[in-house]
Amino acid sequence: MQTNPLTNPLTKNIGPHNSATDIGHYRDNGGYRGWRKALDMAPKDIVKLVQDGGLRGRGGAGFNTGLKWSFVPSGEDSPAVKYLVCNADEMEPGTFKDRLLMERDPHLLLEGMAIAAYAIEARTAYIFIRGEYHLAAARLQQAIAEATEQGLLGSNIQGGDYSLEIHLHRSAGNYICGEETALLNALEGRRAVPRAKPPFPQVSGLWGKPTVVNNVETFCNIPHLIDMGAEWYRSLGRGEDAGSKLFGVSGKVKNPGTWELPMGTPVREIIEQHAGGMQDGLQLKGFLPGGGSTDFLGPEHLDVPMDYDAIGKAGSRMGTGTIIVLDDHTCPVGLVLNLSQFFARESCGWCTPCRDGLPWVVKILQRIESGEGRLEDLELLREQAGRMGPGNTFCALAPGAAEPLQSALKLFEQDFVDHIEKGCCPFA
Ligand code: L3W
Repeated sequence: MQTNPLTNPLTKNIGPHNSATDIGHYRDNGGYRGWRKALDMAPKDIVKLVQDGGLRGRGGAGFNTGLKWSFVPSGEDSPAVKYLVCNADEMEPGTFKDRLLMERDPHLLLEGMAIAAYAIEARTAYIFIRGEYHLAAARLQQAIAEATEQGLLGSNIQGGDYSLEIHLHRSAGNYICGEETALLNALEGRRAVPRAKPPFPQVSGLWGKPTVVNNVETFCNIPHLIDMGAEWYRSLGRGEDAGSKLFGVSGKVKNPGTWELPMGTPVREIIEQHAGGMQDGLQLKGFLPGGGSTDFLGPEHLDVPMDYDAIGKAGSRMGTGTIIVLDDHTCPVGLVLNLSQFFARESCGWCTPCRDGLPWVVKILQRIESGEGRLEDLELLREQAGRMGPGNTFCALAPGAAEPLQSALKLFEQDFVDHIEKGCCPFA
């Protein structure tokens, strides 16, 4: 990976010599400078700086990070115990960005978490990590030990009166644990079902205490934002949104992968330049801009910048920023069936539209894919996608699952009809 420290702060340490297993390398390259700077600041000034920087959450929803931190009660009357949680349960289909950061630069995450914990006055933090991420877990555990040994974590950090313990918690495994309140239930040892919001975790989270939950990549933005300032951070973006971002591409492109690029990089540039374009003989038919639970966009949207609002205006969501490309030789019904099977299996079973609706969607899609569908099935699928939409469920799982389904029915309707009329999958 070719990176420039000034434009690629998230990946500047990722190369042949990386800091994954060597805190010395991390510190020699400016590591923990942001943390030492933060310790000389008032917590509320850090919150303001992060808010001014315009950093938006990288887990999928794009909520303003500093604003989220500002909701945590502060001052003498606020609860004495507060928690910070890192959502490292990366399971969104097509998403493989947090893994890169944790495996290749674990200290960057720890530094970002330390600054965030200090800013919200938490003294205990948890990293809730996907169970299958063995290497990332091992490297984080080692990095926690190294940072503690060097007085950067643990008791009386750098000789001051602030102390912070960071614990690694490995998930028992389920996509729903990535939903922040289900994650908190899982951390408490309860069944991982989402909680009703409000109250939001910032007010009543882990064991009922004020808790901030942020994604891995979100935390990794914090050290250089503190070190270099809000104006510099904002200037990294090419469009409306601030900072840089890990974008990814999967599907039948020549060079699938993950790259750190300015926010606002057009989709076309990511797919054609960084992912090398489509494999020979294939045309791009559509793409999911930010993981499996976003709406398909078509080739006419290739010049849209990867900014939260721009992708929203185009009719989808930027989600995790990891693009799944659909080519003209791959069956869109099969792709949506595959995604729906995943979401059906990973549902916590709490709300009816998700528990009963998703297996029904799977059954209908299987019928269509195997050539036994009926034209009325398309209306049934549209109705069911509507029932799984926002406002009908506790969390975003079913509405997210409905997005690729309803947009595929719109953009690729003829492919669904062809399956039904020909009595087989035309792509088989
Ligand atoms: C205070 C308000 N806080 C929103 C906070 C909220 C949360 C964040 C986003 O996930 C996508 C979905 C999935 N007062 C607030 C407020 N917040 N309004 O802002 O909230 P929201 O409700 O917009 O989204 P969400 O349900 O948290 C939406 C994906 O994110 N997802 C995330 C998974 C992330 C991982 C990961 O990081 N490893 O797995 C979970 O469903 O795809 O599209 O913090 O508290 N008025």
